[in-house]
Formats: sequence, structure tokens, C-alpha cells
Amino acid sequence: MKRSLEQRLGTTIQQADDRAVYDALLAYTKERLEKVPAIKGEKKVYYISAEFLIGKLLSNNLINLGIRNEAAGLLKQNGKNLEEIEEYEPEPSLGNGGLGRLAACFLDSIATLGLPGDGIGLNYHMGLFRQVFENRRQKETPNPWLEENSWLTDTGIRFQVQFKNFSLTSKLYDIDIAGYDSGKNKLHLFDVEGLDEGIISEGISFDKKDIEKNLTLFLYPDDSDREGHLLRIYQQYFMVSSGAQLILKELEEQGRDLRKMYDYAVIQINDTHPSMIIPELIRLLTQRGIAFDEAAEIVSRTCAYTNHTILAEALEKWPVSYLEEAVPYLMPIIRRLDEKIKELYSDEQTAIIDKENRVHMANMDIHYGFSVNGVAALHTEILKSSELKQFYAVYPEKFNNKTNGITFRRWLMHCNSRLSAYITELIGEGWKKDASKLERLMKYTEDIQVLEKLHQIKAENKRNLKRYLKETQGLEVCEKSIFDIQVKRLHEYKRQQMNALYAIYKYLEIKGGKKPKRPITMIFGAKAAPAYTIAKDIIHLILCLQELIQRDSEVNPYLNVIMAENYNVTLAEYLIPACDISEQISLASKEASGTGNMKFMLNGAVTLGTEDGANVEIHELVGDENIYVFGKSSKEVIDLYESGGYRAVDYYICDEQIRTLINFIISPQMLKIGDTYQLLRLHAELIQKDWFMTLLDLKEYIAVKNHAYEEYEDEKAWSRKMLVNIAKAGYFSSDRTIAEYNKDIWRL
Ligand code: 26V
Repeated sequence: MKRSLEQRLGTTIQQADDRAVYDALLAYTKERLEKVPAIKGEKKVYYISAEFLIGKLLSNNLINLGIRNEAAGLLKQNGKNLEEIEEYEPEPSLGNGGLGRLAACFLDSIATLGLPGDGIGLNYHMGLFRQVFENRRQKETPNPWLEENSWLTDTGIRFQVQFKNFSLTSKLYDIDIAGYDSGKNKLHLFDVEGLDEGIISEGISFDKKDIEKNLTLFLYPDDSDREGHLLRIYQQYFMVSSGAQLILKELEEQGRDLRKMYDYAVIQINDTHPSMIIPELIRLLTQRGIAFDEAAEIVSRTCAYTNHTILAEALEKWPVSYLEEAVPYLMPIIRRLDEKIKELYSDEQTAIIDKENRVHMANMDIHYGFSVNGVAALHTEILKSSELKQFYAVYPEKFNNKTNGITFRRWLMHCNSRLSAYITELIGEGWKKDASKLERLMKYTEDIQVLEKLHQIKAENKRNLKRYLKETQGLEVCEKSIFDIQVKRLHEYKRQQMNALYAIYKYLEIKGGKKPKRPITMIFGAKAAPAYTIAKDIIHLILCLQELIQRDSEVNPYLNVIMAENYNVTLAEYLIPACDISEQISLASKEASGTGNMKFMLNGAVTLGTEDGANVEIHELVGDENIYVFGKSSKEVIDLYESGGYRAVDYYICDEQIRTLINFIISPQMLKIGDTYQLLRLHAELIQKDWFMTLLDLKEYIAVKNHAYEEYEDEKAWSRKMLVNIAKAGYFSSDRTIAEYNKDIWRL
């Protein structure tokens, strides 16, 4: 390694600057990746997704190639530091949040398990926006990440994608995905020829009409404004048409009989963004002489659909007129598919095209796919019993659950090398390939030395985070404090506003003379969709609280509220290992699974959460002693929505404490710092609407969180909770999830 790096550098590692060392290490690692044998097999899974939130790849690749320690050691001997070298790698932001990160974890596990499986997605030049704070508000700026030297390889493969009056050339770039101690697969990212980065004007705005110039410029933030809907359809079709052509090309090159496509390929549709691959494949098969009905049958036996949300506003329904405008060749096919269904089932709710002339993408997936899965046990049950009840009645055999998982290579071995090494010291290397072996840690629950060491590792990780926040964002945190962290996309259902109300509660308590035993650091990190007004108001509220508290010398020794800027994978890798309390406080039934909850647990944080998504399974695994649970159940919440029985204003009127906390948002102190209009709007929203029922669980949340803080003071008991959480996290390895996908759906 040394010789190879120095050859590239033209000087010694010691003498080269960090940037040059990064470039050399990237080139070296890429070359090593090229030599890893491709995973082969009769049948291959294509995981098609509009998002792959891969994060930086250098460390991950070094780990999976088994050369991380060698690289880190070599750099150290030469006065360099791997962590600092990695700083030069730009983070691609090819995802909004959990859905895209899950896709990235899955690719790692598919390769690690030695299964043939490639990702198919888009090569957005600017990814999701970079968040900066100005005047206590979020501002969106582009996040360019493509450099001369990158993990992408131009394959030279080109396809034509036909739209209404024009066709575009799609260029295929590949990223090698090496499994841990295994072979490699590929992530295929398509890009448009003719893209023009010069059309970006202020912030992230650009001319949305010139499709050739803008198609792969940005990843769509998850709120798709009206004007952008069409562009989103163009992006989706560009992805699926290129993907379908690639799949057929591979099958034809192998001389496969396309009439038996399902014996050689399975396509996992990640949410509805890639759903048009169904009519597109039918179109391409009929072009090759296969009759429509047979083509539809072949495709149905090849495609499987994963649902990632029950939020109605997040289920894609495209107006027929939009599809006619963007993808006219698909519409006759979609109509035929719809007619076939209408002949079979009269239920309006299972129609593909509804009475308002909108195409329900999920409905098409369910009828013309062979598998439908939810992403956590509770989520799948809700799909079967309410959201997709009509479908479950006709196709019970299609429904199955696949509880999400995370790759332990990135979310433990890479981000928490201290804990990772200590676990290995205690139970050996076996857990890296078989995460269920983490259970072996359970024998140390009464071992004082082990418990103390866990506490020490957490303390070191806190110091590491403190340094990182100071250096990168100028934020100060007290390392002796309890670290209470909520990081995820900003959405009302995730209830960051409830956590902010707790901050107000604590602030007022301290002002009233009741000081906490130990300082508290509340950390938030979240991007809001650019057009999501209330989400942006919540960010504003938190940033105002941050300033108010930091300026108040009576309070700041005891309480610190910070909103970290531009939450992304890299920041998560610092935050998660340092966390004591993991906030997972969504309104029950609304968070399909969550995966941050798993990452925190694996790194020894204790969950404070509702019985929602995978929290339910975390609770079952760790037991009542090792989690803090509160709030109304999903059933109670679903009933409340049905009966219309929740009225926020009643809580506001009847409960003095709630009233005080809410009114603080528009108190003179706050209005002095923040924007009156925004704070008033949020105040009114919480009293008059509060669609995601913040006030329903607020009191219990405050009580349970106080209780958690008290219990934190028993250091030994807390370390035991940490240990149990780590030991029980094995279930949430994405290796387990992928093994289940393979056994039940893919059959590779
Ligand atoms: C999309 C939209 C679009 C319109 C406005 C509101 C809205 C809200 C959410 C979404 C996201 C839908 C899909 C998604 O990202 N689901 C997430 O998938 C994760 C991986 O399965 C899972 O852990 C999260 O709980 C789930 O929210």
C-alpha cells in the first residue's frame, strides 16, 4: 500500500498534503475494488430506487476490503490521520432520509451475503440541498459532490429515453459495491447527456422546463411543489426506462428467454417512485413480440413492491394529464392494465385510475407485482388492517413484513471503532458476520469492569463529537452533560415540536429555581422540505430557543439546546456514537419503521419513544427496563382520526401547563429574538390544528423524559441499559433483513 500510494503521490506520504493523500487513497482503493470478483448467479435482484443515500465511501470501502487498519496505521506512521483525510471526501446527498439510507444499507448487505444484486438510480449532480442557517431560518443551497476523482466510473453504455416530442440520451455510471469480506455488485446511476449546471440561479432554483438541461440536477425534496411534479415524472421515467433497458440488455446478453424473465431477475420497487418500470417493461416486451397479456404476466412475476409510508399525502397519485404530457407511450398501457383490473374488481378503492383521473402508483404495484411488504411488524399490520385493507382481502398471499435493518459495517465498525474494538475484545470477531452473536454480551450485565468501560467509551465519543461540532459549526457542548438527541427529517408527525416544548418546560423550570442535577444538552438535526411552511417554523422555533437559552447565564450552565446545521450521514456518524438518549417520538402509527432508532440502540443509546414503527420491536427485545416508552397506542390514534375526536384546543384550554408552554412560543422574550409572523403562525397551528397530535402525548412525554434523566444518574444501571441495547441490536442488522428478502421474495 505504501509503495503504491507514494508512487501516485510522487513524494512520501509524510511530505504530501492531506488533499493529495486523499486523492491517492481514493485511486488506490478504487483499483483494489476493481480486482474484487463480481458476484455471479443464475438470478439477480435489481433494487430500483430514486434515492441511495450512500454517504462517504472511503472508510466503508476500506473496511469491506479488509484494509482499514492497514491504511489507518500507515497514515499514522507518517504523521497523518485517516479521519482528517476523510474530511476531503464530499458527501453525496442522493437521498432525503431513511428510505434512501435503507437502500444504501441494503446494497452493502446484499454484497456481503454474496447475493447477486445491483442498485439502479439517478446521478443527481447537486443531490438534496445543503442546509445553512441565516437569521434563524433554513436556507437551501446546492450540494455539488461530483469531482474529477470520484467513485463513479463511466461505463460508456448509453440508452435513448423517448419522451413526448424529444428523446434524451442516458449515460450509465457505476459505483462498485464491495461486500464485507465478499465479492462485489454495482450501483448503476443514470445521468442525462446535456445537463447544464449553469441554469441554477438563486439558492436551488432553476428553470424547471428545460428537461434536458435539468433532469438530473437535483434530487427532489419530498414535498414536490406543483411546478415540479412534471419534472419529477420526467426523472422517474428516465430512471425506469434506462433501468429496464439495462436489465433486458443483461438478460439478452446472457441469452435468457425473456418469457421466463422472472427466473433470472427480480425487481424490488423501492416505494412508488420507480413504479413506472411495470408499464415500461411491458412496453419493451411487447416491442419484442410478446403479447400484451403475457407480457403483463411476466412482469407481474418479476416485480415486488415495498411500501414505506402510510401518510396519504406521500402516496403518489399522478394526474393522467401529467403522464400524457410527459410519458404518452405509457398511458395506453396503464389504461389497459386499469381496465383489466376494473373487469375483475368493482371496488373503486383498488382501481389504478380513479374517478378524478389520477393514477395510483401503489395500486398498480400491488396488482401487477407478486409481493407487497411493509418495513416493520406494526407497519405491515397497519397496511393489512387499514391502509391497504381492500388489497389484503384479495391478495393475502402477496403481503409480508420485512423489518428494516442497518449495516453494522458503517453504523458500528466505521462510526464507533472504539466500541467495535471493545466488543471484539469481549466476544471475538464473529459478530461482524453474524450479528446475532452480539447476544453474547449479555453475560457481562453484572461485570463492573465492562460496564465502566462502556461508560468510558461513551465519554470519549462525546468528546469527539464536541470537537467536531466546535470545529465544523462553532457550537459548544459540555461533555459532562447528558446528550439527548433527535435527528431525522423535519416533519410534524415526527414531532420535533414536542421536544421543543420540553425545552421550554425545562427552561421555565430552571428559571423558577429548579436546577437539574446534571447539565442537559438537547441536540436537534433536521432538514425541512423547502415548501413545508410549518416544518420551517419549527426549525425557527428551535433556533430561537437555542439563542434565548445560550444568552441566559441563569440557564445556560444547566441547559443547552442546539440545532446542528445540515444534518447528513457524516454528521450522524459523529452524533450517534455520542448519544445517551435517542428521541423516537413520532405519533404512533405514522413512522413506518425508523432506522435511526436502530443505529442509536446499536451504539448504546437508550430509546425514549412511542410504540411506533420498529420501536415496538426494540421494546420487545430489550424489555421494559431498557427503554422509555410513552404515549397513546397506534390503535388509539387511528380511532381518534376516524372519530375526529382529537381537538388540540381542548388540551390548550383545559391544561394550564400545556397553555403556559404553548404561549411561551409567542412570549415577549421569544418575539424579541424571532420572527413574529412565523412564531404566531406556529402557535396558532398547534392550538387550532395540530394534525399530528403533539398535545395528546405532551404531558406523558415530559414525565417519562424527566424519569429517564433521573435514572441516568445511576451510572452502573445506565451502563447496563447501554449493554443490553447493544447486545439485543443484532436483530436489526440489514444482513438479517436481506436474508429474509432473499428467502421470502427474491429466491436468488
Ligand atoms: C414523503 C412525503 C412526500 C409528500 C409530503 C410528505 C411526505 C412525507 C414522507 C415521505 C416519505 C415517504 C417514504 C419514506 O421515506 N419512508 C421512510 O422509509 C424508511 C425506510 O423504510 C422508514 O424507516 C421511515 O419510517 C419512513 O418514513
